[in-house]
Amino acid sequence: MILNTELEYKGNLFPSKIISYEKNRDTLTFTCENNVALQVTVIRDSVLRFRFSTTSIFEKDFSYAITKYASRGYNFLEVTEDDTNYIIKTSKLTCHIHKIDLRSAIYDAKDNTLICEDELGFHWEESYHFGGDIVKMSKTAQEGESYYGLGDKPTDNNLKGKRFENWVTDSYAFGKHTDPIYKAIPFYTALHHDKSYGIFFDNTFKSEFDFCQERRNITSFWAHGGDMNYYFIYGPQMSDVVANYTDLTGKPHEMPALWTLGYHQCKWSYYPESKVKEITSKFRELQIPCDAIYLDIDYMEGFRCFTWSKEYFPEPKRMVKELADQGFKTIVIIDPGIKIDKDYWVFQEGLENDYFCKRADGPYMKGKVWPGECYFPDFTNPKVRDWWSDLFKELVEDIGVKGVWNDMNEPAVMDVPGKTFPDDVRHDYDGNRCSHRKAHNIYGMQMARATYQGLKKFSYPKRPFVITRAAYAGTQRYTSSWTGDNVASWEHLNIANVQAQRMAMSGFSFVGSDIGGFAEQPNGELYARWIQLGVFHPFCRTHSSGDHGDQEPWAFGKNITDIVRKFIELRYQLLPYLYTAFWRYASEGIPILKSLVLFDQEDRHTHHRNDEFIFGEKILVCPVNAPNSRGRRMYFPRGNWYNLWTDALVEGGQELWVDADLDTMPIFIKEGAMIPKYPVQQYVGEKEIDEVTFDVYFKLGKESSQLYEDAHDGFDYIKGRYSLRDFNLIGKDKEVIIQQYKSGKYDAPYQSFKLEFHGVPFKIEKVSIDKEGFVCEDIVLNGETSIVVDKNFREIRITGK
Ligand code: MIG
Repeated sequence: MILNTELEYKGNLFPSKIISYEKNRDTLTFTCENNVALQVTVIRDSVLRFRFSTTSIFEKDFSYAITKYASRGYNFLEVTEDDTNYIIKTSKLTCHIHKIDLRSAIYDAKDNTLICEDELGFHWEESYHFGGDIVKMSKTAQEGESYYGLGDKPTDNNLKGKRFENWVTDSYAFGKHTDPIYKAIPFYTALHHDKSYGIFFDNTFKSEFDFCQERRNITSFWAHGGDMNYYFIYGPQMSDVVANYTDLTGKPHEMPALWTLGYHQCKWSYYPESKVKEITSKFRELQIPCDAIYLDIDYMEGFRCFTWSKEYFPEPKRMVKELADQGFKTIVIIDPGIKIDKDYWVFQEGLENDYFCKRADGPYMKGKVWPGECYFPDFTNPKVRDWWSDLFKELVEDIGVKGVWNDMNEPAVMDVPGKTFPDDVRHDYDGNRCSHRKAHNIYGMQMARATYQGLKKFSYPKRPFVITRAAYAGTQRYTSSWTGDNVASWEHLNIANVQAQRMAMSGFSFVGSDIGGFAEQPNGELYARWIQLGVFHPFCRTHSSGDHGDQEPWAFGKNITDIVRKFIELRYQLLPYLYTAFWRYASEGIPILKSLVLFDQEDRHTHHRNDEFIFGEKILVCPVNAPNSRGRRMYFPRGNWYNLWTDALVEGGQELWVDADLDTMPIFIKEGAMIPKYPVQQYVGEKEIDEVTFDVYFKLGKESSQLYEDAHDGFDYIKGRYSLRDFNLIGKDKEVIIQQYKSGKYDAPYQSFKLEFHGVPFKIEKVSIDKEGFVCEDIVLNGETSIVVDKNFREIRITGK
């Protein structure tokens, strides 16, 4: 183990003084006397890449994380030097590179605030066992600095004072301090003096981050191989840092079909067919909306991927069709392990074509998983990914499966130390052959990518849907994800809340937890509280291990069923709002969930909050996270907030008690917001939407809102067939003006909007639409009025006294 305290004594090596400097367009190379070289690449005005070599030779540049669609280009670049530094200037940053030791310091170009400064900076140890280097970086923490992000770490939002490891790991029933778990996203955001920046350490080896744990004022990160290769991303707004990181590592390649944002029901396992039907019928009978039903490993024949159990599912195509007729999309699990069975076609093909991973000396990588002894496809080989993607033809094109769930792709192996492949396993790594030390953290990502390719091919012209457990930075381009095997406990409800926020902060918004907990069984109260949280997560699915009893919405008695229905119905009403937030995420990289610190970083109170978060742009949510609660205290960020249930207005910037009996939870709407709603449907597409309702919340002043729509599936929206409506609300003493600007070529099938006003402080007298004034008939007192207007209005003026 490498410890920073031992730095000076463990054979650490350091760069010496710079002897040459070279500029090649956007890349500046500094070479030191002892052959250490640093390349600084200006990616954008606010994004710099730092790449070091200890031999002054830079090997082939390859990254699974960085997308080819990343934006490049800057407005300004100038390099100068003085006695002590080279000085790189862009329109956003000034970066000093210290001539005597290659250390860097980065300043805000506008006001010269020091943003991020190397302490020891780059240093390394040679790795005798594996060759190459153990590469290290240390930076000085600035006064009051705090840290966020880093993927799925199940701990408090603010990472300060803690140390973490990135090594994708199957972690059944992990706890609040378990580290590492399923995902490796070596990206964090930092904040001090109201300014935020981020660091993405794009190195797939096992890496470690220390946020002022070992030394109070030092933040460091290092990896057990590979290059010191990191991106510095400046804000100063944290939301810009995250958006820029997401631009670099990729936004989802397409919008999700709207139904994927509905409610999903899962269990290990629903079988046989009659059991599946019993569950889906019950949803319809009890009128609890649900769009997706999952088949876990027992649907297969002896856990062989791409087969169906003849006993439990004799006619999958018919069943999937019958489920589809009821509005249920069937999603099946697919694991990486391929059973060693010479009569099994997938195994035969893999063997014949040399697609399975091998150990260093040639034998196959053999490991035990659900099917028994297995071989594992090398998903880091593009040929293997193509083959794998083609395996979905029958499942998707013929049988009609609508989504695939990739599990165990850490990769998990049973009954072995480390629960995964040994280090020596060989991988293609897209032609950059390497050992599992380098490929481990991206194995699951590449499996999900190959699965995505298959779904994309065979679902066409519909949109693909994949869900993965393991992930590295950039996996959000291909798939959604869940947080793995959690536990039915109140602590885990809190963990789920922070994990979903943290993943969103790490560029990966389409995430949710196993609602109610995977291991053990929740009581009705915990399940209800978890559903309340879960409907505000982009991916919304109940899942459980099944060996502790039932976990369907009706499993806890009528009272709980009613509460669960009420919240799933709220989810379905908010679908156009969530879809709009998703569109912002997919097009601009704006996270769907916003931790309070990302929402208002200038308010110090937000720096340590865990529970409250913003869903989309306008809705403040705080789950009730303890038993027997009739409410809770929560922090309201600055601004004014309407209580969703009572319309009472709360002034932000303070912590307050909020009542919340079991059938309710603290949900608040930002003043001035216009929240679009669809009618409740039992599944997406059940009803033709004939009107969209907007809840309009009065504000004295101005606020803008958006509604994004398209056909909810398919790819026409990419050709411009979408509809984006930008609204401005301007509230005055005796007047509200709403303006609308529409863009895009899509015309939704409905004709009208129903506007429901909340909190209007005057009696509405007159409503004029597009300047053609008319007296509204249904005038009701203060804010209780609603009007129906043509959806293409340009301006509405509501006046009163
Ligand atoms: O070793 O497929 O996280 O969601 O139900 C357990 C059975 C394998 C772990 C997944 C869980 C899934 C279960 N899987």
